[in-house]
Parts: sequence; C-alpha cells; structure tokens
Amino acid sequence: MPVDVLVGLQWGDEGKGKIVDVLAPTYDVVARFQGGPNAGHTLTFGGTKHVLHQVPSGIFHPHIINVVGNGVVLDPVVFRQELQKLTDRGVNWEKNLYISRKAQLILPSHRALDRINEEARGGSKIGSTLKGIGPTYQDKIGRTGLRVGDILLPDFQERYQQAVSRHTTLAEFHGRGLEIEEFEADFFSAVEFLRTLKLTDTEYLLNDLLRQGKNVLAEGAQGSMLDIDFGTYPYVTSSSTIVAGACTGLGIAPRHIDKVYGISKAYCTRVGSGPFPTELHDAVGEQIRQAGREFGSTTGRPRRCGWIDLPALRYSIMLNGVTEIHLMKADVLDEFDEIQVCTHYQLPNGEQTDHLPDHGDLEKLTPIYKSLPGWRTDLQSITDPQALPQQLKDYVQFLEQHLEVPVSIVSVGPDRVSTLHMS
Ligand code: 2SA
Ligand code: MG
Repeated sequence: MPVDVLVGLQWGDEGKGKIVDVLAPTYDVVARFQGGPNAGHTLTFGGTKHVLHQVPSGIFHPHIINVVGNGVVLDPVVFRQELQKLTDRGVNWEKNLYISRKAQLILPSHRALDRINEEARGGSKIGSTLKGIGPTYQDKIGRTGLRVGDILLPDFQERYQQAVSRHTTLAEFHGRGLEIEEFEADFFSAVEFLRTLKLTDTEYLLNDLLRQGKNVLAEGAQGSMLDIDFGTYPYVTSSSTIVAGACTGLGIAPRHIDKVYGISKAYCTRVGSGPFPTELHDAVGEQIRQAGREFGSTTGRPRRCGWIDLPALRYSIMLNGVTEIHLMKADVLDEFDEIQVCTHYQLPNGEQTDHLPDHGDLEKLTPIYKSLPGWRTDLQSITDPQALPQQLKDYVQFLEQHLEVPVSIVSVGPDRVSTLHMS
C-alpha cells in the first residue's frame, strides 16, 4: 500500500496543514518527516483555528495514527504545550501518537545557540524562527546530537551536561554565555512527560502498517525552496523538505511512494531573509499581506508577499515529482483587476531564462510577467467548482499548461469546506 507525500512548493506557509486535514479521512496514518517547532500548520474547522507545530495534522481524526518520524527535531517543551492545548480542546491524542526514538532532541542550549548564531551574522541573518532548528541538525550531522530514545537511558543527565558543555564552548567563541538556567527545570519536566508517550522505532511501525495495507500520508513542513540542498542556500532551513526527505525521515523505501501533492499559494510569500524574485515592495504586496493575513503562525512575523513564480514552481515540481497541485488561498486575490504570473526571468545581461540561477544571481533577476484578468468575485461562498468564475478557471488552466501538472484542488477559504476538488 502506498505512501503519498505532501510538500510545500514555495517558501512554506502554502496551506499544507489545511490540505492534510482535508485529505486525512482517506488515510490511516499521517507522519511528519522533517522540521520541528519552526513549522506552523494551521487547520480551521467548526469555526475554530488550530495551529500545530510538531504534532502531525492528522491528530483531529480519531482513526488516524500520527507519527513523528526520525527526521524531525523535537522540542519537548513545545510538544507538551501543544498536546496540553489539544487535551484542553477535548482531542484524545494519547492512543494515536507515536514518536521515533531516533528523532533528535532540541535542548534549551540549541535555542540559545540559534539566537547567538543569528546575532553573530550581523546584516546577513537567515531569519531563523529561533526555535533551535539549525544547531540541532548541526549536532545530528556532527554525530553529537541527543535523540528522543536517549531520555530512556540511565546516563541521560550526563549526556545532557556534555552537550551543554560543548554548546557553552560554541557560545564562548562568540563571547557569549548560554543563559539557559531558567529554562532547564521546564525542559526536564517536559522530558519526564515525553517518557510517558509512545516512543518507538517508527520505521518498523510504518513498514508494518504498510504491509497490513494501510495508507500513509507523509506531511512535509516548510517548503521546497527552503530545502537544505536545493533551496536558496544559505537562506534555507536545515532539513530535506522535498519528497526524498520522506524516505530518510521516516525509514520508508522510495518504491512505496505513489502520489506527490505539491501545495502552492495562488501567489507567493516568504518569511525570513533571502532572495524572492517576485516580491512586491509596494501597495499591491501590502494588499496581499492584509487580504491573506500573511503573518507567521509560529513567530507572528509579517510575511513578504509577491506574485506566483512559475520558474521556481517548475523547479520544485521537478525535484519532487509532483503528481497534482493544490492551489491555495485563491480567494486572497478576489479584489485584484489583474493577476500577474512570472513566466521567466531576465538576467542582468538581458538574456531570458526559465531556470533558477543560484541564490546570489537570483537577487539580480528581473521577473517577466504575463498579466491575466482578475475575477473580482467573492470566492469564499462558492462550493461547486463549476461555479468558479471563468477568469479563475483560465488562471488555473494557464498554470496547468506551464507547469505540466494538473491542479486538482483549489482552496477558496481557510475552512475545510472551502476546498474545491477539480475533476
Ligand atoms: P529555521 O528556524 O532555522 O528553520 O529558519 C530558517 C529559514 O526557514 C524559514 N522557515 C519558515 N518559513 C515559513 N514558514 C515557517 N513556519 C512558520 C509559519 C514561520 C513563522 O508557519 O509561519 O511563524 O515565522 C518556517 N519555518 C522556518 C525561516 O523563516 C528562515 O528563513
Ligand atoms: Mg506555516
């Protein structure tokens, strides 16, 4: 039985949480394979908005097994808070939540280092969420990390102290102290809580479930343009956000993968620093930000806004082998007379290209736009795809032609019900 993978095609915040929630009823398992508390997946149903950071977005469906995979970096303090919030809302997650013993632990000192590293970068900050993501993955790859399973060992405390000593040295390199004492009691009480959860070898769990014929949805976080290899390096996150990351981040073989859902907004946003060719610094960008409520769901930072970027999308689609596109937040463009689509870039020497140059050169590009008529219709009230305005249908068709992948879902509002399945 297959694993379908859902990935963001842009710089994150494409609406992945909503789509996982909509697709979840047809899956038995939802699994997170990378990232950690930097993610903010927003789900809206029954008039209430829920934001998840580390808990997989299948958690609201009682029949779904939710897995935090080995590729994830887990902050026990944030995790406990999230689960407490779910309990307060009456969500019964205890039975259905499994955590990989191989997932990496985010320590208070990782969070401190994230801040120290960012401050040391001066004018070239990554725009990190300051959740400790980079330093934790650094320790993982450097083979010095602590894993979730380590909290069960009798010498966990010693291992923790060793890590803190190393981190203290790194902080001293920047002339700084870690200043984590006030967070440690909370960390250790969250670790106690984590011990009571289902910590397991989730690669066995997932492969057993696949053998039993269960369907798995792998839920990506951030976006393909933030991928550690293929994103706008170094302005990226520290994990493999593309489909390949689902194999290493869950322990499932590529041959199990079937559908790849590529999630894109009808426009484009980015939070944090780094190149963004179609960014709008004008009133139009501000109008998109206000209409789309484009503020970080983890940090509250205003997101940078711009038009949809087809060369960047084609790149993401290629890397992920996307089989269908879900076009999100179309309703945000309701008020525009014209919708711009970037089809190519112009290089400083006047040449045109539809390839993505490396990040330094990306900053020197001029996007070339094709203008399409806007629909000037309130989309949120539409529930039948046939009833969509012709201009939006034309927009979707234009995207399909240029991206060579069908758009199977158009989302016209945050609620579960505002999800139109195109045939
Ligand atoms: P980090 O913290 O090391 O992963 O940051 C590195 C870069 O990755 C970006 N990044 C994100 N971009 C969009 N959305 C993310 N999740 C939150 C959300 C972000 C928020 O859903 O809104 O609330 O601000 C996310 N996580 C990481 C980050 O901006 C850096 O550019
Ligand atoms: Mg988000």
